[in-house]
Amino acid sequence: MKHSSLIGIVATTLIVMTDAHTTFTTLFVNDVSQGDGTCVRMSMDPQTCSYPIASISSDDMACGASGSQPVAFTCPASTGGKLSFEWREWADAEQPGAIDISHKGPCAVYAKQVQNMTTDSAAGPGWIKLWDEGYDDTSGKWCTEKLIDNNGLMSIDLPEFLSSGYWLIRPELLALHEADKGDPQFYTGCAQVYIQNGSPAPLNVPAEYSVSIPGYVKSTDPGLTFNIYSPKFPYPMPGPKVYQPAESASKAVLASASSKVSQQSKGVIPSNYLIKNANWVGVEVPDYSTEDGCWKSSEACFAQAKECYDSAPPTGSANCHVWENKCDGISAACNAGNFNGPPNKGQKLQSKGPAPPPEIPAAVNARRSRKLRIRRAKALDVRLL
Ligand SMILES: *[C@@H]1O[C@H](CO)[C@@H](O)[C@H](O)[C@H]1NC(C)=O
Ligand SMILES: [Cu+2]
Repeated sequence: MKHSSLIGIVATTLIVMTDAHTTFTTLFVNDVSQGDGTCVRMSMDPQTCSYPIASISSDDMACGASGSQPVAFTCPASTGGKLSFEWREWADAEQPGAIDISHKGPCAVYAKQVQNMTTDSAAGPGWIKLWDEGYDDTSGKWCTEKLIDNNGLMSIDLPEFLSSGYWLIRPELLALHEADKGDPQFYTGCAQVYIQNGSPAPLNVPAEYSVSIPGYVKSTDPGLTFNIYSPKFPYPMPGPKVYQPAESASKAVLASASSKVSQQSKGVIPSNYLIKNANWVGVEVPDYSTEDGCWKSSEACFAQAKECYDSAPPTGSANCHVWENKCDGISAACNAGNFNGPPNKGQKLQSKGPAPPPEIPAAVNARRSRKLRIRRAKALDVRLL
């Protein structure tokens, strides 16, 4: 059987991480977890996935190490809807924590529309900033400290002006604890998202708001050399200004926004899966009624298990193991001479994984987008009359 080779694969995923910083692990859409690693580009190396980006001029600045590689699934979302990004010190939540308290600094969320999630480059031009926050005078907290207060989660509402189609949504943290020594530490990853209800026309962003990643920050930027131990506030946010369409442009978007849902064709998560692990799903093996068919389906099951382990990001392979148990059950039935199956055909398997966060924070940009939503609703009303 393929079984013995699987044990080797499992063992390599159990390496204990030592020097943990932080990783973007999990996307939530409208407060619903999409599953650890699902629709998320993160570093695939469990030992270094939480490390800061090695160089600010590296292409890894776009979506992190391994970030040039697309993942199989793209999660659907709507403008006006809410995205939350979960950060963990240990990607698989083996130990608790979002980021070490020493890692003080700003956060931001960037976005880039791609025509083709598989072939278009994450690194390069076309990025806009949707939101940022540095140091909050009122609470006396850095954005990363608020992230810790929020159990590692930060949330934004997707602005109404985003066009329908495939988007890379990129949360970013910048830890400044070594910035005074010339080592600003960036952490990032990307969520692959399909926006269903935006404007059909691509967003026309004025040049001042559209940046290239890498290239959008320089090591000499005051926001990257800022001394948090003897701070001179206000903190100068690095990168471009947050994109806000001009009134006329936003009216045009609202007018063209269609109430019709735009159909996602690629990266759709199949609905008939029995269990999911990051960007892999297990689907039921073929029916059988002979000894030969039994072993064939058992093999097909283990082949899916191997795909699961091979594609599992550092958030773990707990559900690959659950799937593998199902395969063991098929093999056992074959061995026992029960050649009618599969057993428990089509039955969903119980997902394993870390407990969900106790609470999901409100969107940091909620007020602005609520206003836009009201305006959009008015625009739709006008059309309906
Ligand atoms: C992206 O490109 C690949 C490879 O050329 C192609 O198979 C796929 O259909 C394209 N996806 C979209 C959404 O056009
Ligand atoms: Cu660190």
